[in-house]
Amino acid sequence: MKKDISIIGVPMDLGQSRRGVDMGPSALRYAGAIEKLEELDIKVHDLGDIPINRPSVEQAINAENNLKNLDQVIEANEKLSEMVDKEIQTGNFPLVFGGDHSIAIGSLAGISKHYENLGVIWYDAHGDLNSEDTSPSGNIHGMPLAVSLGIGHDRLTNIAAYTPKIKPENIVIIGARSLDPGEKGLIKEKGIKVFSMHEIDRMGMPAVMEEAIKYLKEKTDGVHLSLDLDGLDPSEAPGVGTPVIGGLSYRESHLAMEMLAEAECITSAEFVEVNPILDEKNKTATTAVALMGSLFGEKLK
Ligand code: NNH
Ligand code: MN
Ligand code: MN
Ligand code: MN
Repeated sequence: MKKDISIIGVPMDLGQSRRGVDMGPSALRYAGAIEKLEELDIKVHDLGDIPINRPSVEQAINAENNLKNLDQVIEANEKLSEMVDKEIQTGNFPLVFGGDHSIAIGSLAGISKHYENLGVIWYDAHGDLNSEDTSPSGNIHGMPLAVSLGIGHDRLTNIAAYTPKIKPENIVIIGARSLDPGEKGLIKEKGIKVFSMHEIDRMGMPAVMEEAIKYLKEKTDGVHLSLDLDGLDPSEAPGVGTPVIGGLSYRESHLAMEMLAEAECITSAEFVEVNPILDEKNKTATTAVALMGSLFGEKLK
């Protein structure tokens, strides 16, 4: 019996600087996410969207520059963490709709307390391994993986009152092609497994996914999929704030999701960075929904 899915929307755009990604949860629902999952005979509970407080004019003016909107990002992630935690306690599969990628901090905070060794698949053009010391932008959406490792501002790393959430050896990054110098240093130092576009070009997606799944299955007791739509090529997912050319195709991503479904290893997931204002006819959200279908076993039915 498949678990019920609990959908939690996080209309957050404060972890980066381009407006519009706060409409991601609506775009994903509009593209038919719930209908798609129900077609697969899964019971879906749509819990709606978490309320996001915007900074006051005064706060915006006095903002600490290398951690933009820190208070609001923390507040939203605390709420998300509690909701995700509660859904896992209920026995449901948490499926989080972003919002920018800073919300992975709250997802992982709520999820990881239920696992000894939570694995993470970070499907992204970026590493999201910056801290306030290495970030070129001050955008917290470039930091969630580092924060979850316990690296970064105390108030971020201590969301849900424990740190770290994950171990470096339980992470696999897939699709990376834009890493900042500080991120490259951290990947080396911590020995984080990365399948960059170079490896994907050389090995092909089937071998990459086989290896990633084997790597995580051996040592983890659950795997969270954090899928940033900018992992895909901008020609196929144009509605993202920081597109990087040379990305994963729809077919490769589709296959990756199918292989995850076959391996039955994913225990929670989030789809982030869908920005309908930058999109072409909701193409990016539509792609995300198709990928959800594959992840939840469309082909196996
Ligand atoms: N690495 C850059 C930064 O820290 C860009 C991050 N942008 C993302 N990450 N979309 O997935 O600002
Ligand atoms: Mn990201
Ligand atoms: Mn844990
Ligand atoms: Mn990204």
